[in-house]
Amino acid sequence: MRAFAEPFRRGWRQEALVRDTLYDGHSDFQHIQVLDTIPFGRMLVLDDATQTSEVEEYLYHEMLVHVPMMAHPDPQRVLVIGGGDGGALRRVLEHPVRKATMVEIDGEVVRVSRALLPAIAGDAFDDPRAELIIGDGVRYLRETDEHFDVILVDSTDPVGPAADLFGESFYRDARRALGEDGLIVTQSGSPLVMLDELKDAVALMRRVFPLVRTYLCAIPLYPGVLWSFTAASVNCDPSAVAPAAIAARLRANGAPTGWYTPAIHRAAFALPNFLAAALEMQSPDDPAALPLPISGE
Ligand code: AG3
Repeated sequence: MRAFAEPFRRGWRQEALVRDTLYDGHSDFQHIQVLDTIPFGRMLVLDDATQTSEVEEYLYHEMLVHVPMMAHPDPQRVLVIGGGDGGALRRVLEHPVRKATMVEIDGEVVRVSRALLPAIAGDAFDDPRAELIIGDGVRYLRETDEHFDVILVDSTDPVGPAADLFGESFYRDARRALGEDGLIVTQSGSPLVMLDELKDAVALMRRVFPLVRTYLCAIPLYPGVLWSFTAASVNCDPSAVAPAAIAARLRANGAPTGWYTPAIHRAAFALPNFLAAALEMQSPDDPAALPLPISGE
């Protein structure tokens, strides 16, 4: 049986056994594959980078969406940038929002996901509160007059079509659209095998937003397994939400979660010492004393 693996990073890689290739094609933007795998069921791969899977999509989508949604006191208008598989949109719509706008650059990702990974989006694309725009999210945010309470960047890695989503002018446009109390969250890569990208993303967000908080989740589908998200805001600190308030809103929403709980929300912001030091949230006497737990270049 063949296996799918992303390239080695720091001398390490994970592999998944593949039963079948269900789709393999090129859009105007990227190489799109849907593979049927043993550990993850159907899995979406863009430009050879794993994106999501039937089996464990809830880990990433719940942590991307529920953390900022619960941090905002009353999110009514939400923007999802990227997220063509619909898993983030579905989690947004579990909250009592007025409107969820999704801007995905690649209509083929939406088409292929709806055909082959329908369980990930559920009914999200048919929800009357959802608006799907096929277009460039960077440009959309630059040109829109709309206000958003939460912006979710559900993108691929910061290379190729997603590179501009990790730029300073994008974050400035986001700050304008969010106002004082809004939050933006972006997936920010693996602290173990993409630490430089994570540091860059955090540094850039700090140039634009006074409050920047990185939080963690274990995601076996992605390189390095340990994964990060980074939230930014003018006023709203997502690490300081009362667990009882989260519990009440989860009950009111009524949608089950597989990973996210009020205690997980809190715990996700606890950073290991080496990472806090790398992100300069504390200054160690000797940074070399806090090495990564893997050694490759
Ligand atoms: N997008 C973030 C995945 C990044 C994974 N990177 C990688 N495999 N090298 C996920 C999209 C899910 N809606």
